[in-house]
Amino acid sequence: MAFFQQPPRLGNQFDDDPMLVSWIARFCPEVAGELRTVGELSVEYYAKQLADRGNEPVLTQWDAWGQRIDKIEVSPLWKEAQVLAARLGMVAAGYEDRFGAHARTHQFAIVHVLGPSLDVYSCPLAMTDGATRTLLASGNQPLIDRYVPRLTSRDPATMWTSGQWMTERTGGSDVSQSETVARRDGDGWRLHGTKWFTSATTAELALTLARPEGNPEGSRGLALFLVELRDGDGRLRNIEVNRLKDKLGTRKVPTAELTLDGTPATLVGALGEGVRAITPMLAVTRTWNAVCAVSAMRRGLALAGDYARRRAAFGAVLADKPLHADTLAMLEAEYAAAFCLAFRSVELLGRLERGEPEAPEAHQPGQRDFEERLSRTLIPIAKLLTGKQAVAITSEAIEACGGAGYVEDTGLPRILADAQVLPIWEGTTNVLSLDTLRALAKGGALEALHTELERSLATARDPGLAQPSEVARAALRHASAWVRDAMPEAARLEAGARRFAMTLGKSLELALLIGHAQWCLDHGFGPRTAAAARRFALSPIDQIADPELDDTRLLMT
Ligand code: MFK
Repeated sequence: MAFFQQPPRLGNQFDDDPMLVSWIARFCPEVAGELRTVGELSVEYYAKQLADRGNEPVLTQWDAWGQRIDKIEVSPLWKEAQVLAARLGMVAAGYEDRFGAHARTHQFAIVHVLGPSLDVYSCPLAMTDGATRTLLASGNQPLIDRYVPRLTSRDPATMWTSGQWMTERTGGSDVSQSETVARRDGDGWRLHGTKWFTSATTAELALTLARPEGNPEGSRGLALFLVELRDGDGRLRNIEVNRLKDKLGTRKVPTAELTLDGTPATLVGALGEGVRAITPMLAVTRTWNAVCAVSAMRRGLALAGDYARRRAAFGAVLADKPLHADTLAMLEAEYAAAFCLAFRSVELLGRLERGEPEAPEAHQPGQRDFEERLSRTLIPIAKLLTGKQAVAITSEAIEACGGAGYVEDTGLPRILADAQVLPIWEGTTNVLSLDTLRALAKGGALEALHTELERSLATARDPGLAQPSEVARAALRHASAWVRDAMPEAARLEAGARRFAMTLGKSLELALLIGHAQWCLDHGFGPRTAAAARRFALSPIDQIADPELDDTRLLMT
């Protein structure tokens, strides 16, 4: 009889993930039952996702009678995702009081389990969450009263999503060159300009930057505006959708180029300082990015791991082949480390938002200040490092499925294609490496990272964790010494910023993983996490190097 390979199957994405199960047992055990149910949904929606593979958003610019309509029809799965996301509180849970400072852990655990089955519906959810936080931080009470209840609703009929329009033709990183102009007329503010890369354009509202007429050049002349996209009849309000972007991945996300031609807008805060006003958005969406990066890794590994148990070659299933097992074990270790960094960032976000310190004994003067400095540095590091890890690990995961991993109708290549956006949007790796330097320049941040590392390592008593602890300590020490030395030399400092940020991130990943491994040993969750820590410590943690700047110049010619 002819041979047919069984495809990989997805199991319950809560139960099958020892990292998540133990993390939830440690930080928010009340939600384990709910997450098991969400884990079942992850299987159901994975099947729907495969069935929906061929559908993409469609833009219809004109109706049959010549009217400009610019209607975007999203995929059937996206329509279901909108309902499901509201019901499960994929944004709302982060703002609910039931679990106090762990509200964010609850929310992001749902995102982690289900997100990879929802075709990057995480994108509008991330921006909606970021817009909520930005509006709350703005103190603009009429806007908060009008929009926050909608953005954080669990009722699919009530919930609105928000976009975030920062990128223009002048670029997405250096927004200081934004060309969109805000003019005030009798009715209020109107925006004129082109937005070059607006993700999830089906949102009901968007936060955007524009330069009020007469304001100075540069980012300080920008102001933050809120746009309600449609009028009462559902028509776009002086917005034209020029086209949808033809992207490598995230193809279900209706990303568009827009022309704003007198679009009514509401000023959110002051007439300038728009970049500063939108930074709460960046902290939230970058945290989403880190969580979505680890969930992409997890999805790739879940399928590659199952495939390894089904696929036989050279006389045994792949899982029993030493080299294949070694390859997957290394990826599992890296996922475990990345998970700890992403979910530690989540925990810090929750604590800061709620004003609840780590532990009663930590309730001391300066604790909030410590958490602020730590979180300001940890978020860019977590975003930049996990984004890179997601691409590397999903690439390995599809390779672990052989040729099947490269064939579109297995659904596997999409995991890699979608992951490739993670190091790009919400700040590229280099932009965030420079942001890490900027966060450190505020003072006290490097000390906060050392405290965080030592606090996590201090719990590790198991002898098998001693050597990995030294690897983490040595890497952070080396990075700190390098940055102090390089500080006076601007070009050297900037050139090394990525290696520096990566080393900070990897040493913290390892330290957090070691801390969690000890917790698992102490609480009946077994030695698996300790094995992950030992394995991760064998990978390149310390990436500090000082290449000759002259060599860089030679290589650039
Ligand atoms: C799965 C997840 C899904 C996510 C969905 C995403 C879909 C959306 C797609 C997109 O929209 S992608 C486009 C996203 N664009 C970016 O992320 C922008 C990348 N560029 C940067 O991050 C730049 O560093 C930045 C624009 C912030 C720099 O701007 P400027 O003009 O150089 O401003 P400046 O002077 O550095 O900072 C202005 C103020 O903001 C300063 O405050 P002070 O005036 O008080 O000193 C900064 O300290 C502060 N600031 C800057 N970055 C900050 C920050 N504060 C807190 N956190 C930060 N990250």
